[in-house]
Amino acid sequence: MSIVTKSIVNADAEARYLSPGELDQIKSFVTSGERRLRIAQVLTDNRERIVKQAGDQLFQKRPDVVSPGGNAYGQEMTATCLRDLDYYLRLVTYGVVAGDVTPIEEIGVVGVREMYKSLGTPIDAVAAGVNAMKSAAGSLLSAEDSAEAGAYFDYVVGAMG
Ligand SMILES: CCC1=C(C)/C(=C/C2=NC(=C\c3[nH]c(/C=C4\NC(=O)[C@H](C)[C@H]4CC)c(C)c3CCC(=O)O)/C(CCC(=O)O)=C2C)NC1=O
Repeated sequence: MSIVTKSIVNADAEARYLSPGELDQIKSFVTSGERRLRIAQVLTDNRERIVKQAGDQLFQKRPDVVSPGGNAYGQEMTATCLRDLDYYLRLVTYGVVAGDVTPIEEIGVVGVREMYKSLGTPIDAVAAGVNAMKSAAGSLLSAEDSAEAGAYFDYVVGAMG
C-alpha cells in the first residue's frame, strides 16, 4: 500500500483529517515521485542486462548450482533460475514506484523460504543473485538513485537471509 492509501485508511478509521505528519510524509512521497519513476524506468529498460550480469556473477561465485546435481543445472533450469531473478527485479520496480515494500512482500516474500525449500533451491544462492542484481543496477544509476533502489534489493535479500 502506498503512503497515500495507508494514511487515508488510518485517518478515516478515526474519522479525522490527515494529520500534519501524514501530510508531510505524503509530500515527500510526491516530491520524490519523479526520481522513483526515473529509477524504475532505468531498471525496466536494462532488465535483460541486469539479469544476465547478475546470473554470470552468481554462477561464477556458486558454480555448484549449475553443475550436475545443482538445482539450476541444465539449460532449462538455468533459464528458470534467471527467470526468478527477473521476477525479483520486476518486484523491486514495483517497490520503487510504490515507495513501499508491501508489493514485494506480498508477491515475492511471503512463503518464499518454504517454496524454495520444497524446490530444493538453495535460497542463499537466490539471495546472492539478487545482491548481484543490486550491484549491476547500481552501476547504471547515480549514487542517490542507487541507494534508493538498493533498499528494495536489500529488503529481498534480508527476507531470504
Ligand atoms: C513473482 C513471484 C514468483 C516467484 C518468486 C516464483 C518462483 C519460482 N521458482 C520456481 C522454480 C525454480 N527456481 C529456480 C531458481 C534457482 N535455482 C538455483 O539453484 C538458483 C540459486 C536459483 C536462481 C537464482 C529453479 C532452478 C527452479 C526450477 C526448479 C525445478 O523445477 O526443479 C518455481 C516453481 C514453478 C516453476 O518452475 O515456475 C516458482 C514458483 N514464482 C513466482 O510467481
